[in-house]
Amino acid sequence: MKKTVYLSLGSNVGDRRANLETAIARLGELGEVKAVSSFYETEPVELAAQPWFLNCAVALETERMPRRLLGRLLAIEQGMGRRRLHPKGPRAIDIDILLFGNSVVDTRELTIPHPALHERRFVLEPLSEIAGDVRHPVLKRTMRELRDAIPHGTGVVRKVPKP
Ligand code: PH2
Ligand code: MG
Ligand code: MG
Repeated sequence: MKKTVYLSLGSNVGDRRANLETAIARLGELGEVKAVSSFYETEPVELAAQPWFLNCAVALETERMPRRLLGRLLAIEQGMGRRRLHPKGPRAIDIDILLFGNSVVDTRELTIPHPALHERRFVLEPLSEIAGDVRHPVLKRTMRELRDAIPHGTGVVRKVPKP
């Protein structure tokens, strides 16, 4: 059965825009890319001492199961030269599963919806653009409502003009 998966993409090493675009092109091999948000310049959170990120959100329609999809996403990250030097540190590309239809998954390797989705402005700002009315299957709030509920001052996010 086809499901719509929402992904968060981020890059803060090398040519960030090219990295996001390459990753989006590769996602097309895993299903149909239905929507891509604007790109956003975002202040690093959690590990603050690193360059600013370029982040976006992508809607992908796929028949794959979550665990299978995760494996393919990790392969794209590795194929693009990602090295895991620090868990929250600088990276050429990071692809995270935010939502997988209405599925709720909680295993050792995978948690869906993404456990930090509702508190990250760099996720919810782009995601609201392409999934504003989509409801969080656990919190029962739409992405737009979750974005509007984030306290002010938690992370600067600026929309980047299209080239
Ligand atoms: N990803 C992280 C940690 N911090 N900060 C921003 N602004 N954007 C990210 O994508 C990001 C982050 C861990 O994956
Ligand atoms: Mg991440
Ligand atoms: Mg990740």
